[in-house]
Amino acid sequence: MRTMPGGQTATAETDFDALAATALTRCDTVAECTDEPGRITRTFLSPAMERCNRVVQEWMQAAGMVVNVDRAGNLRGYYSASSEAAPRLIIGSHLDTVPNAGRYDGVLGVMLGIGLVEALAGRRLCFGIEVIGFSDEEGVRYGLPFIGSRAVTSTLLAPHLARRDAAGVAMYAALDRFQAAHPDAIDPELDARARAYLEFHIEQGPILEHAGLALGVVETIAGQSRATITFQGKSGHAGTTPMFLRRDALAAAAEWLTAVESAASRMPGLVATTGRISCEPDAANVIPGLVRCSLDVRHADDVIRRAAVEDFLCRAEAIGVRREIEVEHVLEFEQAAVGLDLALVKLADRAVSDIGISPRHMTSGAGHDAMIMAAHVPSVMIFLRSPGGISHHPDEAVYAGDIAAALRAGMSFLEGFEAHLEQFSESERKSCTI
Ligand code: HGY
Ligand code: MN
Ligand code: MN
Repeated sequence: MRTMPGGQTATAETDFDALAATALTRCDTVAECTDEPGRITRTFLSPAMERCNRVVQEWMQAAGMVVNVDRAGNLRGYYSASSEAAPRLIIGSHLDTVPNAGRYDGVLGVMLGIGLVEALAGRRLCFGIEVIGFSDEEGVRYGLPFIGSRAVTSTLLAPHLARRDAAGVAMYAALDRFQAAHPDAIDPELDARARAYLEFHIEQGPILEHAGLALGVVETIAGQSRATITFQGKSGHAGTTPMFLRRDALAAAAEWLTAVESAASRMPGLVATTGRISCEPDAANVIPGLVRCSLDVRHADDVIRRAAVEDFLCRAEAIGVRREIEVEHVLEFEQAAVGLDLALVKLADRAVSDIGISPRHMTSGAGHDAMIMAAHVPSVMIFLRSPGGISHHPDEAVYAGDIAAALRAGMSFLEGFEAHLEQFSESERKSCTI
C-alpha cells in the first residue's frame, strides 16, 4: 500500500468496513426521500429531492465540507485543500432516480465521495475534493437527462430550458421557482481549478458478477439516442368495425416493436428499448387511434447506433404506409459515446490493483454524468458489482464488502492523484504542500 505524501499510510487505521456500513445505511435513509410512498421515485427539483439534499448536506457538513446548493439544484460539498489556490478533484454522481427505482443507482456514488472525505479524518491534501450530488441525471421529469451536470458544464441551453414537464411546467419556470426558494444558491459552473472527475457507480449489469470481480474500471460509455414515435390511425367502435377496415394505431406500433426487437437482437452490442407507450383514447371498446412510443437505442460505436436508429425509423414509416397509419418521429436527444481519460483510467487501474483486484476495463451501457463531465474535465468511473445485474428496479443491490473495496481503491486513487497532478503547472504544484 503506497503511503500518503508525508509518510502517512492512508489506510493503516481507517476502518473501511465501518465506512462502508455507513454508506449503506445512508443509501437506506436517502431511499426514504421519495415522491411516491411505497416505492423510490425522486425527480428533478421535487419535494423528495429537497428532503434528500437536506439529509445529504448534513453528512457532508459533518465530514468537514462547506456545502452549497447551486441554481440547478445540485448539492455541492467542498473539502478544502492545504491551500486556497489548490487544484480540485470532483467526485460525484446523481441523487435523482427513475420511477420505482433501486436505492444505489447514483446515490451510492455520492455516499462514496463523502465516505472518502471521512476516511481522510481531517487530513488536508494538496488538492481539494468537491463532492457533487447532481439534481437530475435520469431525465424523468423533462425527458432530458443530465440536467444537473449540463448546468455544471454550462451546457444547459435555451431549447432544454423550454422543455415542459407532464404538468406543462417549463424547465426555466421550475428553475426560477427553485431559485426564488433558495436565494443563497450558488452559480453551478464548474470551478476553474477542477482537474479531474471521478464517479463511482454500480455497474447495473451482469459483467462484474460473472467475472467474480468487486470493481471494474470504465473506459467507454456507450452513446445513446432517444426518440418519440407517433402512430396516428383512426379510432372507432371495437364491435362494429370489421378488421379489414381498421387503421389500428396500437396494432401498427406492436408490429413495429417486435420488428425493432428482432432487428436489434441481430446487431451485436446494440440495445433498443421502448419503455414508455401511451394509447388514445385508451378504452377497451375503442380501436386505438393514436399511440406514442419512446425509443432508446445504445451502442459503443456512434456510427452503428445512428444507423440502427435510421433503420428503426424507416421500419416504422414502412409499417405506416402499409397500414395507412401516419407515422411521425422526433429525436428527443442524442449523446455521443464517450472515451474516458486514459491517464485517469491508468490511475484507477493502479488503485484497483493496489487492493488486490485485477482491473477489468469496461464499456458502460448505462449513461452517466461522467459522459457530460468528460467533455470539460478529464473523467473516469469505477464500477461496483451489481448482484444479479439488476438495476432501475427495487431489487437493485450491492455488497458491503464491495463498498469497502471501493473506498480502499478510492483512497489509493487519492494517493495516486497527487502524483498525477505532476502534469500541471509548477505554480499549482507549489500549492501542493502537505
Ligand atoms: O438510462 C441510463 O442509462 C441511466 O441510468 N440514466
Ligand atoms: Mn439510472
Ligand atoms: Mn445512474
